[in-house]
Amino acid sequence: MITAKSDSADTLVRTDAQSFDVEAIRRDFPILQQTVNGKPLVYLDNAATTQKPRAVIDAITDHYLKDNANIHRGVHELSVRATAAYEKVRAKVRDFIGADRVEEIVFLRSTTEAVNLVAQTYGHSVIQPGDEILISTLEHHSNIVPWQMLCEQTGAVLKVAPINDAGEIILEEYEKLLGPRTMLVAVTHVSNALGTITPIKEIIDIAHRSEVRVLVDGAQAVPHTPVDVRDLDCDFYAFSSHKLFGPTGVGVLYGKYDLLNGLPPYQGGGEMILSVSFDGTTYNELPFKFEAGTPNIAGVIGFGAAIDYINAVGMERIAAYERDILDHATQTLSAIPGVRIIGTATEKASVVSFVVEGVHPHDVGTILDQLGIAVRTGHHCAQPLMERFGLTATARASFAFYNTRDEVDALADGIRQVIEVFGG
Ligand code: C6P
Repeated sequence: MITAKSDSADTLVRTDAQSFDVEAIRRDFPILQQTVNGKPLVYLDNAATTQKPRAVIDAITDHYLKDNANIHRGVHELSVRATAAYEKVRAKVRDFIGADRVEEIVFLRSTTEAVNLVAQTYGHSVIQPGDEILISTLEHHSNIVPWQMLCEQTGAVLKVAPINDAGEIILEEYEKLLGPRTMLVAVTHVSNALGTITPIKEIIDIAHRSEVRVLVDGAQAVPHTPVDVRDLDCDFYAFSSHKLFGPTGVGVLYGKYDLLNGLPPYQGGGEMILSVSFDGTTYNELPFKFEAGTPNIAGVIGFGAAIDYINAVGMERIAAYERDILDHATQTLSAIPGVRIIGTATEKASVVSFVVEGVHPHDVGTILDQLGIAVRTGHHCAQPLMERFGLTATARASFAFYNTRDEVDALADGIRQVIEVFGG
């Protein structure tokens, strides 16, 4: 029996050492205990955002009930308490991703903001006209558009490493694209649209051999697999709390200390300064230099409770459980005539993108919703990737550790009903 007590709430997470007690876990997620369209909710849109355990909801409520105040500013008791709770989460995040120092953890709004921060600070510090930024076909728009904007602003050139038909980055092609003008590689750890887990350590090693810095978009990796930024040796790593069972509106940028320290500030305002006069401003130290204005204090505190919760369940056990769910989903869905899975990489996280012959993905999603099953349909903010497969959209089921084999079976039954409705 693993028992862990969140320090921000009373919730106990109990899991059996032999088996993964998914029913006990599901009881910790109040939102899952409902019916939608008269059917038990089957929530399979976890890549878009995850549901929150009661410990997270309680931590946010407790903060507003007892400790709410602005941070880093007041000498009064509530401000001291709120500041301590907020900074404690920074240390939790450092430990969660294996960073060296709390100064390397910057709290932002989202993964999107983290990528934009690097584009606008690191990008503008080093990029000259004709320099190159290398991304991959797998990227989410958040890891494409900020680089396109930087290219427009600086005259740099965006290069794209191709993928094979399984949805895997072709490493030899990637390596060939690294040239003397490459200033940064920005690449995803896990594809949101296909579930591909990229060989991120190898990608980083290859870039570093050419002395090129690497930003990793970890938005879809942190919920499914242990991440150790020191072991990866990445230069930047970005992710969002809301995909990790924490609140929306909180993102993290990890950056190596010396690298972050050498960057200019991103936004100006309160908190990011040491002193201001009309003649000039002295900027604050890391990480506050990048945290202008009042942050999402309650959100960060809720995020801390989410990390406690995940640690109590155990990331290795989560990964093993989800592997079984993914295998079951892959086998079950691919056995349905007319269903084609898009993204068949050898290494995958728990995402299954699929198309149903002769049925638009939006119709698939709408009929599944009538059955209480939530999937995402569309281009998943990865339009160039869809184009690579000659598609405009897929339906996507994305699993978390509270999903069950029975829910996978309900999805498969739902898809069979879709096919019946459309006369398959
Ligand atoms: N993907 C999905 O349904 P934000 O919105 O900033 O928290 O995360 C952006 C983002 C960046 N990278 C990857 C790989 C992502 O998957 C996402 C968000 C969601 O797939 C919403 S589009």
